[in-house]
Amino acid sequence: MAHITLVRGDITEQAVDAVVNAANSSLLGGGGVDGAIHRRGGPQILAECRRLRDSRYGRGLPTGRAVATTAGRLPARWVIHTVGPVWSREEDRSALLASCYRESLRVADELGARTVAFPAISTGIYGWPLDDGAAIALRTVREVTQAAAGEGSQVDEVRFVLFDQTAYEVFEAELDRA
Ligand code: AR6
Repeated sequence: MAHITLVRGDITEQAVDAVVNAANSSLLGGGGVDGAIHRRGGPQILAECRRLRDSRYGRGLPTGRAVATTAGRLPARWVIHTVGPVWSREEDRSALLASCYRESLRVADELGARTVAFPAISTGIYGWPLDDGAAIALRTVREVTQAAAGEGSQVDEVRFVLFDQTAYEVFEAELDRA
């Protein structure tokens, strides 16, 4: 079964097979992780995203889904773009957030990735409370990797890359709790 690891750092610096991008439906870039990935990864990533918009995802990538492109100049082989839900006080969108982790791991498996780095999806610009976002992330990844191990998944490390000390500590506390 895949190991879950936590590191404090910048997701664009991770030498892994696949880096997950906290994108938006347009797939054409934005701020936060998305901005950093396109900046560091270079124009090849955007070129592939545009081709996806011209073909399979003419209306954009739906929330909770995932799709892969090249990683351009990043020290990774692929970027897996996923669209997290915007946090809502009125509506429980947790299933969509869980779907981002599940679908990204499914795509990683299809690619044959062994190491996958995730950011804390939706916990930045999309406003999801960090502790709840961490709980959903860890619970979903644990469930998926346990099930996938029996199905011959090649993923052996799922690394959460937390940008600041607070996020790192929240994930660490959630990991210890389970
Ligand atoms: N490496 C690791 N984590 C990071 C980095 C980095 N380089 N930069 C930020 N974080 P966000 P979202 C953390 O806003 O909430 C974009 O405009 C950050 O502190 O990147 O899913 C997209 O185009 C936070 O904990 O993603 C969408 O429109 C987490 O990563 C929208 O933002 C996610 O923050 C998506 O918002």
